[in-house]
Amino acid sequence: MNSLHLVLGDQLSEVISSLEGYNSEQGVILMCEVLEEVTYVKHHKKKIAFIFSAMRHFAEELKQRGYKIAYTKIEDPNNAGTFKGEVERLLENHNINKIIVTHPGEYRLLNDIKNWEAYFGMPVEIRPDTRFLCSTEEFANWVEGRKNLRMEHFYRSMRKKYSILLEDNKPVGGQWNYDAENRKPPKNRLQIPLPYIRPVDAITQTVLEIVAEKFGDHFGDLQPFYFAVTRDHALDALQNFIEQRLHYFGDYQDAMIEDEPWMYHSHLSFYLNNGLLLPLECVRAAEESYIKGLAPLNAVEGFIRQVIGWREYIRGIYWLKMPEYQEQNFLNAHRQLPDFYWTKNTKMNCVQQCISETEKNSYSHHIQRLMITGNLALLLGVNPKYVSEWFLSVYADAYEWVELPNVLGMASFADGGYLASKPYAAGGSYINKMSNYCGNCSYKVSQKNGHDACPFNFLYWDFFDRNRDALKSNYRIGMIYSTFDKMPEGKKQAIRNDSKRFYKDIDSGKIV
Ligand code: FAD
Ligand code: DLZ
Ligand code: SF4
Repeated sequence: MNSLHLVLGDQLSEVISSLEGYNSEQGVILMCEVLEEVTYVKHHKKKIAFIFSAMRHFAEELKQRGYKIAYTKIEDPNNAGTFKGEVERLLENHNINKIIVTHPGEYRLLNDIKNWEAYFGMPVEIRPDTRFLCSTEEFANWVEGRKNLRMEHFYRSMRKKYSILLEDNKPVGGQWNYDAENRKPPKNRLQIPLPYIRPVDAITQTVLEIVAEKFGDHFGDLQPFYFAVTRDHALDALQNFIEQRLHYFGDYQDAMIEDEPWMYHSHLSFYLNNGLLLPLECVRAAEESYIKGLAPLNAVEGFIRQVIGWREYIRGIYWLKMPEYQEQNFLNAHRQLPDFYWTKNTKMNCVQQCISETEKNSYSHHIQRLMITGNLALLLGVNPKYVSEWFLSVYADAYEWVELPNVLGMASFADGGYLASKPYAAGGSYINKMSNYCGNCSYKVSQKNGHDACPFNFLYWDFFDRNRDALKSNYRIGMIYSTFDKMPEGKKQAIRNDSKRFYKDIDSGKIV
């Protein structure tokens, strides 16, 4: 039997399940750069270059190891523009009678591939993506019969399953979770290390030129380009994180500092999500650092929780809840995404910082996504579909399986509390506590109302005021409503008026 093994741009691993049992006498691997994937949302230029360059490097490596590869470049004049079209082209020239692919990371593509068997008239085997530590079936079993889907419970089960940070089956240090020691506000004069920077080689240089020429109108800066694009270099980036940043990962996990986009985060999501790194090797490297006494437990446990807890949990929710999940809009939010999400033309320093950094790096760290750009979209009542489209296109680590539940469930409360027990809404005082953004802002964080007031302050109350019917029965929000209800009527009116004016200013194109 001759088989076609399709490897997608976020499946760049030699242990990907679609290559299991591959035999170069009888199998051919297909990899293709296709217009549909680049444009179904208009991805950030740096993201496209990263994906293409990593794909080209991976194909070269496989070739050198004796794999038989058919690779279609984006500039190939015969490029069909879709995965299906490229498979069809390959079938014309090869004697193939079976297609093998690993389960894709997006529902729309899974749906498409499911139709291929009938279309091509041959078996299409969709294999599970075994890079993940929890299969979709195992997650569904975990959910079965539970009233409460707390991530913490899932996380503990993963710690036990893989025996991570355990001693005699109990958590090292006596606690499962050290979050209480984490999340310190930023301090002056932190010596934040430079991020991992990889010089551009000839393959990447060619890709950069092609992306500039073909996708020059997409959002984002292409240059400078510094991502790792091979497994070896991604392993260097992992080592760099373990040695230079892990130590303070927990302490400053939620801190934001002007002109410091990278902080003590790992910046490994790009590589975890496209296959250059595997989750368990990142987790074991962090665990080893703790065992050797090189990194503290709060940092190591915190990092491990993100990878084996949040990352796997988010994916579990996506596959459990799709396709209905993408339609969720619990708060009936209907606004357009303001233009400044693309232009960065805003007087709100925190938002300006996060969007500029996103434009430059195709990256921002978790708390910027959740508490600045995500929070503002929530407070403004932007339709979660538009928020999701923005997050999916601008970040180099974004694929729908991970982006959608984070945007809908975490940032937008669009699933009504399936993933988060209450909306992650915050006013200016939270941002001021966790960042140094407010010092350089045109608005005054201490001011609650009026033209100079920090917009997060009045928008925060307006959000709860206008969503009362949807949120009032949430027991975690009771205190917020009792505080609001005790406000003098004049203050409530000022909140409503300021918010109305702010919306009007956005709609009329004024710089806010
Ligand atoms: P670190 O802070 O160093 O964390 C370590 C690793 O843990 C990450 O590399 C990532 O793999 C994992 N992780 C941490 N938090 C999450 C989470 N909530 N969900 C899934 N994995 C997590 N992450 C993506 O990978 N792709 C996305 O498209 C994406 N969109 C997001 C959208 C919103 C609105 C929010 C609030 C979060 C989103 N996240 C997304 C989660 C998180 O912000 C990123 O994983 C993280 O910022 C990546 O940077 P890092 O590698 O430096 O992470
Ligand atoms: C995101 C992306 C882009 C921009 N381009 C390609 C591509 O040309 N070829 C490819 O194989 N994959 C690409 N990807 C990643 C896919 O969109 C991803 O595999 C699916 O969305 C499933 O997660
Ligand atoms: Fe952001 Fe408000 Fe602080 Fe300005 S004052 S940086 S808008 S939180």
